[in-house]
Amino acid sequence: MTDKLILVSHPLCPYVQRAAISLAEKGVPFERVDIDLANKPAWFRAISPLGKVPLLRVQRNGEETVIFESAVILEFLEETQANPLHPADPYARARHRAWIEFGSAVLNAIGRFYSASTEAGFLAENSALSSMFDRLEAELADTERNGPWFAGERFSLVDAVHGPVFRYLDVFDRISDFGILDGKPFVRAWRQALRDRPSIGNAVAPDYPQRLHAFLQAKGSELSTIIQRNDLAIALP
Ligand SMILES: N[C@@H](CCC(=O)N[C@@H](CS)C(=O)NCC(=O)O)C(=O)O
Repeated sequence: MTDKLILVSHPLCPYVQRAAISLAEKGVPFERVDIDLANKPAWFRAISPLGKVPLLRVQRNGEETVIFESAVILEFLEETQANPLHPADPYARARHRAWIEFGSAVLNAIGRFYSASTEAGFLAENSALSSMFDRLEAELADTERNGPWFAGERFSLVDAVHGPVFRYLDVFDRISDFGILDGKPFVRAWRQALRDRPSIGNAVAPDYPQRLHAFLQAKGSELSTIIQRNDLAIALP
């Protein structure tokens, strides 16, 4: 009997998206259940030790295992499902795991960027974020890759993790040019390849950009002020 997989999700969560992308790449059917993180249901609180999505509920022979933490979910899927997204070589796999961790650090930097409450703080976070992409640029440029993905020809979990990262930049670009990827041709080409990958496009609903924009607008941060200023400029005759 095959396992039934339920991905407990939120429409904007980038950590959920990486699990959805892995499942899609592996061709594994799953059910997605979105919850309201501002009003977490009691059943969710009961089974989520950290109160965070994603959770993967794995149902087999009437028993349920709940897996939390996206990186652990990714590893579990590697161990239990076909179509590996990790390289077979342990040295390469270690490098991939490290760059997955880096992807999580970029997500934290993105969170600081859109949450900064002062102009000075915002500029500092803008520059810090840009520096993180400098690191990625150097890594992509250094590797003798032959193909569009992080590891060249084969799509990997590092790609799955960075697809949702670039999705934020798509929404930031609609607000203003923050220069985050200036002078980074390798990262830009990678971003484009990830944008065109169906598993990445399908990891969110079509209204994702509007939802994220509304979230950023309501944040009360420096970025919210920039959005408001833009809207006022557009509204002026
Ligand atoms: N380290 C976690 C991070 C997951 C995470 O931060 N999830 C956010 C949404 S994107 C969440 O559930 N936040 C709810 C909360 O902190 O109350 C993972 O990789 O799964």
